[in-house]
Amino acid sequence: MERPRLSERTLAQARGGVLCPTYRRADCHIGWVHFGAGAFHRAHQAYYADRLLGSDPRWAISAVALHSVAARNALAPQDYLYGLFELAAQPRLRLIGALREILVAPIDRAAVFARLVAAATEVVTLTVTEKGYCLNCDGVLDASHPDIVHDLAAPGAPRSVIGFLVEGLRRRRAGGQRPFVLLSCDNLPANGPTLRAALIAFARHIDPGLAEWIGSQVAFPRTMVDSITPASDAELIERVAQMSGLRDDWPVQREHFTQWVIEDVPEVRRADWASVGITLARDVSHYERAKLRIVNGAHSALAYIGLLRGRATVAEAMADRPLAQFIEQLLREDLGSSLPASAGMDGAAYRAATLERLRNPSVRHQLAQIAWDGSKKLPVRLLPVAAEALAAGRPLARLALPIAAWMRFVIARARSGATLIDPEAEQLLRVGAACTDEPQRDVGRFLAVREIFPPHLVSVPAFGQALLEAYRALGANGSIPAALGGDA
Ligand code: CS2
Repeated sequence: MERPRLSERTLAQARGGVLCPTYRRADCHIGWVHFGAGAFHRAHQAYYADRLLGSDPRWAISAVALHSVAARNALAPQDYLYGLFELAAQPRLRLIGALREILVAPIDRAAVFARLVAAATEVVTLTVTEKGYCLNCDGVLDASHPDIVHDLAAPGAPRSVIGFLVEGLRRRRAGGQRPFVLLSCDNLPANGPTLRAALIAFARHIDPGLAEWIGSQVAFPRTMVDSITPASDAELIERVAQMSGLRDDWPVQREHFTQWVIEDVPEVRRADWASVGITLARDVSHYERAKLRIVNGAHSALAYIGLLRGRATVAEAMADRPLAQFIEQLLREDLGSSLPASAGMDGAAYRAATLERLRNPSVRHQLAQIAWDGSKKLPVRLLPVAAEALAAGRPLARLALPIAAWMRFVIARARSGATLIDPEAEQLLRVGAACTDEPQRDVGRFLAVREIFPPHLVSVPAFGQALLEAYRALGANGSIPAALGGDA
């Protein structure tokens, strides 16, 4: 059936029960620039902006897509309106009006800078994924990264988000304007300070005075963001159309649960974040560690082991008893035990709630999606916990299993000729293709990848030994040893 396309003009035709913007879009102004116009942003930060707009017209968003025109092409004909579908026993559809434009960085560079220097722009957020920060395995700016090399040679025509932000801040400083506040919303430890260090390192190459200004004048609060957001698919498009009566070419979906914690510094108080359910906290670090280790750590473990065991989604992997038992142990004994006991956080309750979210059958979250970019995820989700376990003399057997499963996953990709979505794909596929099922040699080949495994870990024999045992035990089909909760 031909349905009218969602747009300003047709918004009022949305069926009853669909939540629509409670404010007049025409009265709102863009005061917020976001880099990374993907599904997570549209399901998370833009949802909060949409609610803020109910009482404060300053927070409409200009989103910048760093590479692709796809989101703009899909959403421009809809006046950037789209559906946010909440996956729950009682699904809910909300039409989000907070997004006002999508700029495509390589095409609209001048417009991006115009937004960055506009006096109304007070907040700049980022969801550019781990790899968008162009960091090396020590978490500092990689000056040899091709995009950074390019941007340092041509700072007025950047490719990377780092280059855009430094040039935007340079222009604001030159114009005598106060800086915007910068909120990194990626799953990185100490995301704010990490972004700050990267911008300062970049700016130093251009103008030490600018680096100094960024260091002293720009606020980089830490944040923790959380909401499971499976990629959009044809089924979602159909469900949204049926529920709203309108055609929407790129809706997004997420679980009902959503959380955003922002470090409470004076600069963030430009918006009333708390009024829409965002937590402002003096110390975000314990939220961030819990999220990265429990939610993201469990995700990566489920992805690599689950795929070896022939599972496709997180809920399917959690319905695989030996795997679910392993994950429960891993969270309790390893990932969870590494968390400092802290006020306001009940570790056992957090773990239980996370497991409940992972079991949610309404959320069809593809393991293959989570398996992307392992070279950037393992070093923040699992390797630091392994390093701590080694230092404390705790056993490594469980922690080694998902890391070894990732090696098996890469090998399987290399052998089948499938693509590997990872910034290190070329190198990893070469390593995977060279493996010969001799565990010692295979594991050794992976451990030699310096972009992932830091020397301080690789040089500890117990680390290599634990990986070797895990690699052997898993085999090609992901067997989980009985001693680790499994069936083998
Ligand atoms: C996932 C995350 O794809 C992944 O690596 O672990 O995107 C995860 O779903 C979100 O961080 C949840 O907030």
